[in-house]
Amino acid sequence: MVLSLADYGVVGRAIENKLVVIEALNPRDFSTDRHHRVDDRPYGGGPGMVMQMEPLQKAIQKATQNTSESHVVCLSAQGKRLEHADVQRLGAYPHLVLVAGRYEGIDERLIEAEVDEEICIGDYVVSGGELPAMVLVDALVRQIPGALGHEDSAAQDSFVDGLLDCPHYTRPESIEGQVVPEVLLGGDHNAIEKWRTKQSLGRTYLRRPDLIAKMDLSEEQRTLLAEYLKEQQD
Ligand code: 9D3
Repeated sequence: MVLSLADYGVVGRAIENKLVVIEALNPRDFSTDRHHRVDDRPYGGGPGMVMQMEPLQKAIQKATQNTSESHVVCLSAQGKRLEHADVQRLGAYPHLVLVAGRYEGIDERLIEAEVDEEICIGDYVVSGGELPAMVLVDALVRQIPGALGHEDSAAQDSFVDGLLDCPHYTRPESIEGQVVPEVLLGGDHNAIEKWRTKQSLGRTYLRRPDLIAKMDLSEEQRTLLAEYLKEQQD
């Protein structure tokens, strides 16, 4: 599942171009149990199973055996919610080990002993840590210089400047009566830039008031936002 990342898009190309190496280990291969079990019943009772420490610890040791500085991240619903600042921070480590759990959870002693931090990708439940790990890998690889076709596109991504992206349009000019905004059809690049910034501010204000609240809007940004809201009324 995790290695399927290599088959597509930005991550696939980054691997081909040797900008990043991605390896995967299956905890089952480190189980000493006859049936390659990695889970057992929870102490204290209750539903579900718990991942045992030993197979995961052996897998982590294998993953770190040829590296001096390794940072171990466990994908966990109990972790800190991932944001762009975390992607930037984690991207500075030369070697990351991402631990993905299944079942109800992982034996807490494994986390105590081997994990440097726990990361969650949002307040909803998915079935295991693999997809969250893949999300993190994708976000990290996009940050590697040269991984994106256009050199500075990562810097242009939404959230980097704290705002949502503006709307985009391509041909045709009209679809079922829905037309492309006039300003984008002309060649006035200052007017286009101003329109895009205004749209970004406006939709961030409407859709993500939390992002606007932690920004310190300039006088110019305030004016653009006021214009956007006024134009919304008309
Ligand atoms: C529904 C079961 N939950 C407790 C009643 C606990 C639970 C166990 C295992 C919840 C999720 C999972 C599997 N998820 C992850 O390992 C996970 C995750 C997620 O579910 N949401 C957002 N980020 C992450 S990172 C890892």
